[in-house]
Amino acid sequence: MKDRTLILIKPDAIRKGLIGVILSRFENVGFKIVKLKMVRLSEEDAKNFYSVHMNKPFFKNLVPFIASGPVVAAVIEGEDVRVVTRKIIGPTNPKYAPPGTIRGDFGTSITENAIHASDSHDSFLKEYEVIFGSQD
Ligand code: 3AN
Repeated sequence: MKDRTLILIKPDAIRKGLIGVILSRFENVGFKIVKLKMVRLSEEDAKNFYSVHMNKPFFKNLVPFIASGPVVAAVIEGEDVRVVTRKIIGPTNPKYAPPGTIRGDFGTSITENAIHASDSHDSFLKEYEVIFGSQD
């Protein structure tokens, strides 16, 4: 059964003109982009998107950053897509992300790390709802 995940190209990567380059990383390995949206999140949506981190010290920086400019959200489909996508994006801190991963190539700090990807099916459902509304 094909899996789905959600990625968000963050405002730092959009400002650097990396939408096409980043999306192609997923198409190049055979995944399908099945839904795509460019949107600027309100502060309320940003808080909701990252609500799992509400009590973390970095939350107060994360929310204004993710709402600081447009993001591109994509739903990506393919076999084991959630697990493989986490490998394609690399670890959270770009300092430790190997070259060839999206964060290794394009991230500049733990906040400005170019891309988000769902880490579980439950996160996918929640994040989908914030970005696209109810499931279709
Ligand atoms: P990931 O995006 O790799 O799943 P999460 O879910 O732990 O990482 O964190 C969500 C976002 O919060 C990260 N993309 C990163 O921008 C930010 N973040 C995580 N940990 C820290 C930290 N220690 N300091 C600052 N920002 C952080």
